[in-house]
Amino acid sequence: MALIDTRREYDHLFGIYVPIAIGVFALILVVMLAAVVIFRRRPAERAARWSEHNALEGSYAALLACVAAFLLYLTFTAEHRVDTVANRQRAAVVVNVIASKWEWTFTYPAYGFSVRSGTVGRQPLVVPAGEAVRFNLTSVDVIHAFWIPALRYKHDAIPGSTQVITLSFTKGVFAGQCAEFCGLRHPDMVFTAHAVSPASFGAWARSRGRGPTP
Ligand SMILES: [Cu+2]
Repeated sequence: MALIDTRREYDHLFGIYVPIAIGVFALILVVMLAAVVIFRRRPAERAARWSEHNALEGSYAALLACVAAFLLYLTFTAEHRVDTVANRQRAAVVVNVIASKWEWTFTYPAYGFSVRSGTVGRQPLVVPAGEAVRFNLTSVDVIHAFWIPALRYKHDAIPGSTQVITLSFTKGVFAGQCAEFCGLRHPDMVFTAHAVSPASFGAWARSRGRGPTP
């Protein structure tokens, strides 16, 4: 199964939303300005006289409802692919992510070690590029949010619940940040994801832990 690229999914969606938003905004602006000019108060005009055009108003409302329904359909389809279809993929590596005030603990259960980033220091989250990476995400205190802006991906970390997410990375360095205000040192709750070749990942993980164990 092909990897789900969250950046492509959401950039594509954004590329549809923006022109539609501009179009609707321009339409409303034109109609509003036209109304201001055409129906401006004239000297001998009686203020209480008005007219209605139900068919026109109804079709305008129906058009906007169709646009909203179309965007909702596209959004839910993309979310289904990113959240549900991606989780069906065979993951090359599993990382347990524990959010806490104010750090991220990334545990690699197959290799038996953890790295931490946030107020405690800045150990990188290392992942293999071009593979499905599964994250089991939870929090031990308040609600945090796991956010990697370059992947266009953000997901809440909720105490008492484990959120399973699957992401894929291209080679490179990705900045990550808690995206839910969680107290005074919330801005320090950062991490860096290093996506390296699967061989480099394996070497790195074996140098730190015992694994891999099946
Ligand atoms: Cu946080």
